[in-house]
Amino acid sequence: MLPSFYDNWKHVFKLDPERPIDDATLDAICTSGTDAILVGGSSGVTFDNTVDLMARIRRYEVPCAFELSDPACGVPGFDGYFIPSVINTKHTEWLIGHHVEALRDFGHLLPWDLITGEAYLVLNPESTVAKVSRAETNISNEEAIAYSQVADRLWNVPVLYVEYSGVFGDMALLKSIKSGLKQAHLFYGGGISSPELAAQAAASADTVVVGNIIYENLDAALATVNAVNLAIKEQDHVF
Ligand code: 1GP
Repeated sequence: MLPSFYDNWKHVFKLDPERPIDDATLDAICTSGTDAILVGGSSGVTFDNTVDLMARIRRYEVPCAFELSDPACGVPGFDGYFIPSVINTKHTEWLIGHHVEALRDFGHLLPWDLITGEAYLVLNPESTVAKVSRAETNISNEEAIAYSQVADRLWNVPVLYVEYSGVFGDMALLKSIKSGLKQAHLFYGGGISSPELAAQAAASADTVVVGNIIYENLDAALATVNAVNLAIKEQDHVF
């Protein structure tokens, strides 16, 4: 498999184009030592607010990728693009339907070398992404693991994203999901509001995604960067 732009990401800050962020906060985030900035949101993302945010992030050296969920927001100039699908929904437009329409109309324009498919397992029923995609979040751990393995082993998705957006997830389940993967790179996001929680997620996920806390408690958000790096060093030391 070719190396991918996200292979070495341990910690990522996720910024929502719809949410205002002042220059000082953006500066702190972009110079924090995080491995990348991921731009994306479940609602209110437009071409204009994405361009605005990307242009501001581009003043920094930190890599910057975009979760492209609407072709109308296909802003060029990111280092990489993730195209998400929700795997635990019965409403197939979120699994494949929108994607087919987008590729039919825009596939010839896409920078394929920079694009990665991203399979979302959405597990917080209160999150916007769960509501929009009508994800089936009330599933057993065995089903969650099975969904992950369908994505990883049958479909060979490059990235599996365990998404608890807004709440901290079940770390025992995350660990079981990780141990059942054959090849997918595992993202975890949701409710990381302290260095301790970031370290717990880093014990299983390949990449830890920190979002909301940026807008609520910048110091706590910044502290997650070192926490993830330290947790990984400790794991390497132990094993
Ligand atoms: C959201 O997974 C990310 O898509 C991060 O979640 O906002 O809860 O940190 P939080």
